[in-house]
Amino acid sequence: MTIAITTKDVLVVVDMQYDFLPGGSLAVAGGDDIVPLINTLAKKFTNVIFTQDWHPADHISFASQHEGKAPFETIELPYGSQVLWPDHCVWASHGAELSADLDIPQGQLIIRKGYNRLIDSYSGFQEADRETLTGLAGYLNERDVDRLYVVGLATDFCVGWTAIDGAAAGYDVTVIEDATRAIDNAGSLARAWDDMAEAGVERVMSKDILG
Ligand code: VGL
Ligand code: ZN
Repeated sequence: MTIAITTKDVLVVVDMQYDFLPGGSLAVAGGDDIVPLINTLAKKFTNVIFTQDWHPADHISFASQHEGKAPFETIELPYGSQVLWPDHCVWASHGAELSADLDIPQGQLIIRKGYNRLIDSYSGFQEADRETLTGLAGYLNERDVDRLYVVGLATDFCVGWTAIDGAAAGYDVTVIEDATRAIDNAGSLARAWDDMAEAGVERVMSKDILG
């Protein structure tokens, strides 16, 4: 059965930025393959919002800020363990821009995250300290929507954390699996799907919506 999308639903397009696309500094394999699919899905939605990873050049999640550390290693920070990344999505850089191939003119909000130097933020709702809020839940509450459909990059980091926090904020949350792509570092993808299932996040394919 095809899922009917209504004005109570919102499509959340996560981090479709040049640094996560092929040629970018933290390229996600196949990241560009999902752009046309996201454009097609978006035609079903009156409500669409975007997230945008948005870091200062000396952000704490960058391996370059930690002597002797390489990308994809993990360090301990006051809020817990942190994967170190190549420099990416530095604010106002080309790599931080949303892909110009997105064709979603009705998009309504861009929520930036990760702009605090000392705290990473995979989730569109709250930063990695699990305390600092982005304001997205407040926005969605005022918009009176019930269900979030999450697509974009990367399944195992920003998509997964956004979906889990959306569920924790009281929304019904569905990830459209084939409209995401993963980094899959050290088992992170399997873990993310487990964590999402545990949080009650649903998982569908685009054909379930497109018919
Ligand atoms: C992301 C790693 C670091 C993501 C953002 O968008 O999934 N991953 N920053
Ligand atoms: Zn980031």
